[in-house]
Amino acid sequence: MSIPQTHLIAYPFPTSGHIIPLIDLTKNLITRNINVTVLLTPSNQHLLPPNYSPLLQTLVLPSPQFPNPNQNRLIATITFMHQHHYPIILQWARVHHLPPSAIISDFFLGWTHLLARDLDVPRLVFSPSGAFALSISFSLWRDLPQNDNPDDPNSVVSFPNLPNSPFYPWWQISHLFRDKKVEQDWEMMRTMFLFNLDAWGVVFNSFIDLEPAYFDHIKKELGHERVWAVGPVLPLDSGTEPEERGEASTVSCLELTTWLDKREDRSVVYVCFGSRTFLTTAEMDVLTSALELSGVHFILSVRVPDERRVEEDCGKISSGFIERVRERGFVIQGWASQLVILGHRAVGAFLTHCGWNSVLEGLVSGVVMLTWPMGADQYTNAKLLVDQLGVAVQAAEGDEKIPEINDLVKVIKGSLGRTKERVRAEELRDAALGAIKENGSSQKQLDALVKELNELKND
Ligand code: AWU
Repeated sequence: MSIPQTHLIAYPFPTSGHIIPLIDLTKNLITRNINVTVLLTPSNQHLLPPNYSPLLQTLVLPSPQFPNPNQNRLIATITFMHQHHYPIILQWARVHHLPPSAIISDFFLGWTHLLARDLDVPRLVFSPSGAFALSISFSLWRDLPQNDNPDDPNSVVSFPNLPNSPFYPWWQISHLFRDKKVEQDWEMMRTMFLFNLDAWGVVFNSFIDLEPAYFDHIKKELGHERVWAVGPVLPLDSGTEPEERGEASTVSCLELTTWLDKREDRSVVYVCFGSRTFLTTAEMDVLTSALELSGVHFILSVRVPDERRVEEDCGKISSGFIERVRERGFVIQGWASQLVILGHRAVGAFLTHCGWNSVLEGLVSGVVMLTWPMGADQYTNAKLLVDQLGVAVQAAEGDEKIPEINDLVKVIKGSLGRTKERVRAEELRDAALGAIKENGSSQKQLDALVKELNELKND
């Protein structure tokens, strides 16, 4: 068999919600005989087991440094990677025995548009968010909708050119767009997203049937058809055990599954706000009070703030709460094996911040979702789930609308019955699994992407 010649550089943004799905995508690409080099930093090396495949190599690049602790961490990371990784990748590619055919990089790494030009290869955007969310980002950074009344956080920003003409209160718009304190940082973000609009193609961790109108919209906005929906890119068959996905689980899977095995089908509410969100004290108090008063069985997973957040208001779980709910509540303070939990028959509902990976994992599990978006694309994802797909119920919105305890109790208790959302959840689970099974839409999109990448090599 001839040695595969197509060589793709895969360059994730180094945070869990962005790097986990891109690595899962690369594992799908090598099954189609594409050589891939994943660009990692030392703290993410563990996400790719050594010697996973001769077609899947890594290049380890310096960890981002943050000399200015006051600078926005995301902006500082993008800037560091641009300044320090760019020359290393250029040099590596120029002497590599297999010259790269293309580069696929996270939408936060728009500057790779320039790197791709220097390497004379096409650049593809990898979107770890859905097509609806990226449509909003494209419209924000290209059309620059203004807030006519900057002093009013509730003044409405609408997107009449998008399907379903969504609108938001100003406070729900991405803080990267709203925050112009550092003009240079804002301009840099805008340049990144304008580069994304000029990319050769866009690859989404999503599936066509989930948001068809937004895929059509993106293709119209980009002016070409090189938009591929290849998700959910989950390790259903790529050999990665669900419990190994992401960070090390704080609690053993045996302890988790033993606890879940004792519960009835669809009787447990799983609560998790992703890898980066920390609840405030007020939010944590409302959440734990509602879980206690609701009487449901639940798993509550919360992140433990690191030393960087000593100044922040991060809610803590009281030992009294853990003691009072010990018969029916399982509290994880650290990293939960989210795929193991969501995949268990006992879990019936998922109170989530609507990070896109959690949205997809919730859909594949067929659970009813309770939405508590906190920022980034999460308000858009919640709008898709609640208003457009009817698969979720709104629990709260950010820290602007912390719910009354009794209202949250009602939403939590109501999520476990045979509701219209549960019927939709089972329909969308079947649609998501249908997309990624053999001959499913996402498999066909992956084949089409690989075909175009292979044709590049022959150009
Ligand atoms: P997820 O996308 O759910 O949320 P974030 O970590 O917040 O990541 C972007 O990623 C989102 O669209 C953004 O809104 C932003 C960001 N996980 C786990 O296994 N155990 C835990 O305890 C916590 C998390 C996994 C989870 C998921 C990922 C989190 C794309 O939210 O299964 O795969 O970590 O990603």
